[in-house]
Order: sequence, then C-alpha cells, then structure tokens
Amino acid sequence: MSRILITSALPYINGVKHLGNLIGSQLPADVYARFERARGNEVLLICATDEHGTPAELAAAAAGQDVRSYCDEQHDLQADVSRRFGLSWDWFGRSSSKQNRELTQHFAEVLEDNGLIEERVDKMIYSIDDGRFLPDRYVEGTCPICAYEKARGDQCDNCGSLLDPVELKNPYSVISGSRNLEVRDTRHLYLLQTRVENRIRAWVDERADSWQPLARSIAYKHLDEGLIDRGITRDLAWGVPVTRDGAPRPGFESKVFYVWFDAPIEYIGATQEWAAATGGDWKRWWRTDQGAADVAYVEFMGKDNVAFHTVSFPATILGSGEPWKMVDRLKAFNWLNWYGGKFSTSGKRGVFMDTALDLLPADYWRWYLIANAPEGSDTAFTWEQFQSAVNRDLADVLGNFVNRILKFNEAKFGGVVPAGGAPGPIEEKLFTDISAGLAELTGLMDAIELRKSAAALRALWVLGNEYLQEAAPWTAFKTDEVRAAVIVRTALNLVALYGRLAAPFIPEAAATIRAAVGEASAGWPTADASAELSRLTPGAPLTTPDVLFRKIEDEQVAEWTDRFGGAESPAG
Ligand code: B3M
Ligand code: ZN
Repeated sequence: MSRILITSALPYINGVKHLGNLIGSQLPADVYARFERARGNEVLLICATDEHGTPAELAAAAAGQDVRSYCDEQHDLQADVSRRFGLSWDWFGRSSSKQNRELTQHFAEVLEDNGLIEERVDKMIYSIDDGRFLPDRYVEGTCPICAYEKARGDQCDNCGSLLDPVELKNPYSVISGSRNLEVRDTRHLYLLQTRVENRIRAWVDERADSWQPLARSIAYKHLDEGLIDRGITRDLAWGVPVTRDGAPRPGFESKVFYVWFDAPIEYIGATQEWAAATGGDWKRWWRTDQGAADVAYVEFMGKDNVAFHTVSFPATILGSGEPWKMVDRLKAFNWLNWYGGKFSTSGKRGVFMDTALDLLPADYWRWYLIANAPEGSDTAFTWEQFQSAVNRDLADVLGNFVNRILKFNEAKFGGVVPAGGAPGPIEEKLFTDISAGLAELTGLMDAIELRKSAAALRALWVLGNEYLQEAAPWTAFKTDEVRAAVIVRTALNLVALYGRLAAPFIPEAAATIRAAVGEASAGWPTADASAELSRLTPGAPLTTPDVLFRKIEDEQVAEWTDRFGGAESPAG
C-alpha cells in the first residue's frame, strides 16, 4: 500500500466556482483520489478556500460585507456545493486559519534567517482619489507584453505573464476607475528568488520527467526567463499579518503577506486543520524526517497556477532548508471555455457549480467534464456536447445495459443470479477483451490521463452491449435455458464490474449500480476478467433500479441555451 497526498489548487473565496474551475483542478483531483483509494492506497485529499488578497477584499466590497463575514459565508457555500458534487475531500480548509497564519509567519521568519528575505523600498501605485495603494488586482491596465487592455496588476489573463502593477500601461483603479494615480515609495519584504534559482532548477531537473509536458514547459519557461526577487507583502488590511519573533514587524503594521505567498502554504495548513479536527498525524504527510519521505505527492491545478507551484512555492520550501515534502507529480489543465469565449461571472455567461446541480445530478456533469477534460488543449462547453455525453454514454450505453439485463433477469430468472452452465467461446472472447480494456483503463488512470480514461471506460461499457447483442440471451432462452443462464450471469457480473469501475467518475450512479447487483466491493478490479466476472453468487437476489440516467431533451437544451447563454450570447 502506498501513501498518496493529493491537493487541488485552492478556489478563490470570491463566489461559487464555474464548471471551468471545477474541471481545472477540483474534479480531477477527486476522480484520481477515488481511484487510488479504490486500489487500496492510503490517500489524503486536501483542498481549501483561498481567502486572502485582493480577490477576497474586492468581492466582499462588491457584496457590501466585511471581509471576514463574507469569507465565512462563502466558505460554507463552497464547502456545501463541493460536497454535493461528490468531491471527497478529507479536509476542505481555509487559508485564513490559525494554522496557515502561523505557518506563513514561520516560513517568512526562517527565510529571513537564511538570508533570503530583505526589506526594500518599493515603488507602488497609489490612488490619490481612493487614498490608498493599489496592489495586484486593485489596478488594471494594458499588458506590457501582449497589449491586452484588461491585464490585472498581478497577472495578464491573456498571455499568462506575471506582472508588477507598475509595469501596466494606462493603469486605472479597480475601486473607482480613477486614473489619478501616482507611483509612491512603500516598504516591503522581498523574497530573494535569485539566490535559490540554482536550487530550484536542480530540483525541477530532478523530477520534471514525471510532470506532464504542459507543466514542465511552463516551469522551464519561467526558469529560462530568469527569476526575479519578488515582493511578498502588500499594503492591505486583510491577510496574514507580518511578524518578527512573534510580534508585529515594525513598519509593517498595516501590511500583510501577499496572497500567493500564503496560499500554497495552506496545503500544509489545511492538513494541520485536518489533524486538529480528526486526531490525524499531519507530519507523516509533510515532514520527510517524520515519515513523509515515502509519500507520493500529486498536485492538480489550472495552467495559470503552474509557475507558482513549480517556482515560487518551491522557492519558499527549498529556501526554508527544512525537510518538507515537495510535489512529485504535477497535473495541469488547460481552459474549458464557454462556447467561443470565457466563462464570466459578471457577464452571466456559463454555468456555475450551484446552478448546475439545480438542473441535473452531479454525475451528469462529472461525466461530461471528465470525458471532455481540457487536457491536451483548451476545450469548449456546448450544450449539444453535454447532451450527447449524457444521452449517448450514460443513458444509451451504460444505463440501458444495466436496466435491460436486470429487467430480463427479473422476468426470466426470478430476479436472482441464475445458476448452472459454464462459459463458452463467446465468454472466453469477452474475458480476453475485457482484460485488455481493464489493463488499459488502469494504466490510463495511473497516468492521470482522465479524458482517455473516460473513453476507455466507455469502451468497456460498449463491449458489454456488444456481448449481449451477440450472445442474445432472449433467443437462447427459448431453446436452452442453461445457456441463457450463463449469458445473463455473465452480463450481471459486467454490471457489477461497471459499478466498481465507474465509481471514481460517477460515484452516485455507481453506488446504485453496485447495490442493484449486491456488489459489496467498491475496490478497483484486477485485469483478470474471468475472475472479476464470476464474483456474483448464484441464487443471490437482485433489484432493478429506476432509470439510471434521464435523457436530456432538445427542449431543455433550448431553454438552457436561452437562460445561460450559448452560441448567440454576446462576448463578455
Ligand atoms: N486561488 C488561483 C486560482 O484559483 C488560486 C490558486 C491557489 S493554489 C495555492 O486560479
Ligand atoms: Zn499579456
């Protein structure tokens, strides 16, 4: 048994996330965690809300709430919707926790002791009309690299470059829209990344082979451009206070740590929150001197987060000189777009996690999203594709197989697993094909190729349908009941197998399927199909579930296109 630590990038606190965010890290992390648990591995799956920085302050201000109560409320909303989506976190923490505050302050102090932090007087944008500094997202303007006109102070969404607010051309205040800005001096802590650059490169060289190409190329792009020393404090009120030796740091009383400094530390912080709540031992997951050396650590994130996880966070960890567990495998995703454009909260384009569940059960979305995950390149949501994934894959291929064979068995064999007879040549061929399919699917899941995994799983469902078509138990039953019993028993065992294989993808439907055939195990099967397809005990009673998946009608597609935007929506 291995131990696997899995983290998903932390969703910003500023509102319930859309389907693009969901497939960009949280859902894949859950699917992979469920797979590893089913294989019998010890898994710790960690996520949290990312509650600091300008995104939180701006959203709270827009909602007319103070930041703390805004965060309390939004955290609970996100935790609830994530539970309803079946995201099986061992802990869903908060970056505003006491644990994260203490860890963040600890890291900063150790980094300073190691000569990797220094105070510098910095030029920052000050808004005269707003009477305050405008860090990060408080200022927008034209990207100096690609000329995109709505680049944020910290990062350009168009070309992905990390920016410094003073680099923006034609800057304006996000608070007031004012262009009455000036550059003023302010004192900040700088993390001297240039001094750890060699160590980071050596570390990346050592393990980038087990990162996917997208993550590897982003990491090297940033290293090749050369690291710069980064300001890790901000002129903000909300965040982790800056301390020295446990007391407020003189001159930094009205400053906090930069959100991207404390957010990744919350992976550890959330594990400590979990430990405090459950009595678990966080050190054996994070301290390589206390058992974590043999943990495999897998991170999931969108591509815009890769630089922070391959360069900035490692700079913090390596610079501390302490024995912290660092990422082994890093899985990054491209964008899921909404038709031709982006999802947009303000423009009301696209579906958000809470509304999605008002329309249809979580499994429908989970299946569509994984089967169309933006792994190799960006992909686009369309209602038609969604409809087809649900109707064809779930309803026609899987749902129909399950219902058809259970109904037939109920009618002809009294709803118990039929006994008698032995597998013939058609079954032998089925076993060979299923064995190959199982090996392929397991290999793909192991490689975290989720889209291909969904295709491989679907191919296994198709094999079942083809088998039933060829073996035709309804014809056999008329002349040879024993032969019909073999076929039906084999098909029922396929149902049980699907109930196990589908569990990481569509956990709720998979549990219903397993319950229908009395399959007690949700464990991941071996690739030995003849053994896996002879598990059900002859004579055991079965139940026929209601229709497993309801088809999406054309009228629903029309209505939802209208309501949520689709091809004809204005860009925004
Ligand atoms: N909240 C950015 C994002 O959601 C950020 C991730 C933090 S991971 C430590 O894209
Ligand atoms: Zn740009």
